[in-house]
Amino acid sequence: MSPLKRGALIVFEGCDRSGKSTQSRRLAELLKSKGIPTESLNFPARSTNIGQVVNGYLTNSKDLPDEVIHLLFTSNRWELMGKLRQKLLAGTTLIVDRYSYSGVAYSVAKGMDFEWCYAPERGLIKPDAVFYLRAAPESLAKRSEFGEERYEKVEFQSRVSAVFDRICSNESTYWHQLDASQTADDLHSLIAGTAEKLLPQVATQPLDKLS
Ligand code: DGP
Repeated sequence: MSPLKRGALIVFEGCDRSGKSTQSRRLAELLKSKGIPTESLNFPARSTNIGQVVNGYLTNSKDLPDEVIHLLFTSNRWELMGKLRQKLLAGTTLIVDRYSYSGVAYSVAKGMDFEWCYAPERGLIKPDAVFYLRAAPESLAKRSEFGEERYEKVEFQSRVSAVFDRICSNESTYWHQLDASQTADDLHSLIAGTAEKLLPQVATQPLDKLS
């Protein structure tokens, strides 16, 4: 009997409004249409108890010290790790909108220490691929459509972008940087091509951990 093939952990990262939600939805739809068991989720997962506190913080109804909110975002990922592992090992591919890298990028953009921010993420399941939708800081500066949530400010997003760039060069073996100013169709084709090659490659590999 051939061993059960695991699913892939595919993550989308980037600044607010970089197109992650559209691209993660389109990739999930494509994989499902090919009969590949696929589920989508996003972090923060606002439905858990911890997620509700995070939501209160993001919608500005609650203030918390930077260290506390950082660890709550991380805890929100840790609390779902068992479920994610089970699904991956059962053969389901997971498409995740934001992960540990957003945790690091948004906190470091506030002036916090990079290593301090990364430390509690270590041990979480390592993604097989990260699609980084990079919006140039100059184009972010032109965006006026940011909403009301705490981080949706151009200057802050430019700092977030700089941290994503740093992580992207550190983690270049599994990060795929994509120019977010391309059309949604072009982006989707690039992402689909990479993902379709990746799935059979990782299916027999053990899950790895962020280190
Ligand atoms: P989203 O639901 O993807 O729009 O994310 C909501 C906001 O939360 C967005 O501004 C990015 C931010 N965010 C997501 N994950 C984290 C995290 O782990 N830490 C921090 N500080 N911010 C995060």
